Formats: sequence, structure tokens, C-alpha cells
Amino acid sequence: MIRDPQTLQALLDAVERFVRERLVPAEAQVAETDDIPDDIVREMKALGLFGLTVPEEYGGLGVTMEEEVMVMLAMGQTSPCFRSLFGTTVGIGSQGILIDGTEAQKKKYLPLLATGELIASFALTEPDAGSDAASLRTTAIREGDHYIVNGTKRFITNAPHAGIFTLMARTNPEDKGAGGVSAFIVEANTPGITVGVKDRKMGQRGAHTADVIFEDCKVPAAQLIGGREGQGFKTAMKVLEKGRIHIAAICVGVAERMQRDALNYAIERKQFGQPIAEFQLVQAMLADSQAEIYAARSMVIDAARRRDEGRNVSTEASCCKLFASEMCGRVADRAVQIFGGAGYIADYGIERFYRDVRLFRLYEGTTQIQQIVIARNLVREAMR
Ligand code: COS
Repeated sequence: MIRDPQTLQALLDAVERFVRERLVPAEAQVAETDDIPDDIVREMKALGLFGLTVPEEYGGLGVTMEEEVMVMLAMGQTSPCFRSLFGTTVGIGSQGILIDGTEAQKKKYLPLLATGELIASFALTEPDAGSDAASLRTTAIREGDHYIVNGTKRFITNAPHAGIFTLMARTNPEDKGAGGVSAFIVEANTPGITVGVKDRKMGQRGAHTADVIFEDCKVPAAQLIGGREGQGFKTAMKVLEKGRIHIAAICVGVAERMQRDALNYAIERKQFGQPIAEFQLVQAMLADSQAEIYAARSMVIDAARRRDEGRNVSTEASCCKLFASEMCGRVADRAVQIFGGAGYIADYGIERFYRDVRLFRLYEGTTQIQQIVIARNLVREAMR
């Protein structure tokens, strides 16, 4: 739902300019140093990017899902590591508070998240609980007016920068499934939390993930999201459902960028006495990518609109994540192919995107998890 086209257009113009003038020129440096410069982070905050999804009453921009998708399509036109820095705050790190938190929790944390003063991380995955998220082993055992948290979370995006973690932990060890899990807001400076060394990743340098280890970490009972035990897995699923549309939009944006770079290269590069863009076999690759990008773009916008209308989009969100992330991988592969030998050489940049986008098919639910969600929903509905 677009509420005010003029305001949205002004925001999109500002984001597009920021991407073009500040982020694209910094891509190679960030990949080299594995660090986003402070001045860029400050500008992200000033643009309101950290507060995109926080409602206006708590100091954010309160964008709708469709508006969020439009911003992510614009943000996708550069290295995905930039989006990652504010992405967990806008998305999976904060949405648990927004969707299921108490009013007091919202009042306390959302304004700090909206300004970027506080970065939020989402702590669900563990060494032995990835796709099977409900099997998580981290425990949060109630003792008086606190919970004592013990366990290890793995691959936690923005953990080294986080001010708060949305933590999923088992409050009822008797219940080994989803029903025993609760969600907490845990402040990163709580004694008993250690953030591990930054993971060395295939791509997305500048975006950081790490283990987060909880050892007898005393979390006040008031930090239980929504004040109710046993709801944490559902909170995580609701958060991920929205996140899947967000990630799909980023996939489309990055695919558009790679396609543009491949097209420009194909026009400039001459072989056999003519630009390679004039060869039909190269054109076929460009055409296939364009058709798939358009399909994914249409899906993402449609799913966002349905969500804004209050409809159940579990199936659509997974369809978007599945199709857009796989599409993005295919577009990256074709782009490298069009670049030829240069596609394998770091100076040309496209190999970096090829590595960066591999993550999209894995995080916030692998392609196989999206298939499971879609198929289960279909069967469940058909059997009703
Ligand atoms: N919204 C609200 N509730 C949801 C939901 C959603 N989108 N999806 C599931 N639930 C609820 C179910 O309705 C069920 O509630 P009841 O017990 O009251 O019926 C509960 O959550 C458990 O759901 P389910 O039985 O489907 O859980 P499973 O353990 O079978 O797991 C999958 C389902 C595989 C889909 C889930 O574990 C998953 O999404 N895994 C991937 C995790 C992931 O994305 N990890 C990435 C980490 S973040 S980078």
C-alpha cells in the first residue's frame, strides 16, 4: 500500500542518490577492508534507513510492506552488505518487538532502533539447530524475576554491532518442540554474553556475523517478548515470513544491478569485430535474466500488497524468497558468463556479486525450507 506517493518518491529519490553517489563508489573499499566507513553509517542513520519499519509514533518512518519493498529494490542496486547493516534492525531483529512486544517494550526500544542508536540482531540459529529451528537448545530458566540463559547462537548477523538481541530460547525444557520456545529482548551488554570472532565468509564482506555465547546470563523477566512464555517460535516464524519478502526484494534489486553491468559490458566488449551484445547467444542470456527479474519483481510487489491488505502471505512470502533468490543466482551466473574471463577477475566487480548473492538461497530459510512451507500450506488448505 502506498500511502503518500510524493513522500515515498522523495524517500526513494534520496535512497537512489545515496546508493549512486556514496555506496557504489565505496563498494570495492568495503570489500577490501571488510568495514563500512563511519561517515556512510552516519548518512544511513540521517536518511532514516534504520527506522524504516518503526511506526511514526515511535520515531520511525512507518513504511508499509509495499513501501519497504520499493526502498529495498533501490538499496539492492549496490553491494548487499550495506543493506545488511540496517536490515536486521529494520527486519528480523526488531519485528518481534513490533509484532508481539508489550507496549512498554515498544516504547523502550523502538525509538532507539529507529535512530540507529541501537542495532538489533536476531538470534535463532544454533550449532545444531538451523533449518529445524524448533529444536533449539539454548535455555532460559526462570529464577525469581529473571531468566538464566545458557547456550550458543551461530551465524548471527550484526552480532558484533548489536545493542540488543531478539533471542529465541527454551523456557520449558520438558517441551522439546516449538511450544517450549520463548522470545526475549536481551541487551548486548548484559553480563554473561560473549560475541565470538567475526566469521570468515564467502562474500558480503562489510557485513559481519559471529557466534553469541550465553553463560548464566541473567535476563530480567520483563524482557520476555509479549510477557508470555511459549510464543517465541511463532514470533520467529512471523518475523521470518515478513523478512522473506524483504530479502526477495533485495534479490531483485541486486539482480537488476548485475544485469545492468552485464548489459553495459556486452555493449562495450567487442569480439569477432562487433559488440558481444549483438550476438544472439549473449542476447539469450540477457533476455532470460530480464524475464526472470521482471517475474520476481512482480511477485514481490504483489506479495507486499497482499500483506498490507492483512491477508495471510505465508505461501506467497516463501514463493518470493524461493524464486527471487534462485533467480538472483542464475542472473549472477549469466552475468559472469557474459563478462567472460573478466567475470572471474576481482577488478571487474561481478565476481564479488556472484559470491555475495550465494547467501540469499541460504539465510532466512533455505530454498528447501521455502519449498516445505509452500507445499505444507497447499496440502493443509486442500485437506481442509
Ligand atoms: N506465522 C505464525 N505462526 C506460524 C508460522 C507463521 N508464518 N509458521 C508456523 N507457525 C506456527 C504453527 O502454526 C505452529 O503453531 P501450533 O503449534 O499452534 O499449530 C508452530 O508455529 C510450529 O509450526 P510448525 O509445526 O510448522 O513447526 P516446524 O518445527 O515443523 O517447522 C519450519 C517449520 C521448517 C517451516 C521452520 O522450522 C522454519 O521456518 N525453519 C527455517 C528457519 C529459518 O528460516 N532459519 C533462518 C534463521 S534466521 S537467518
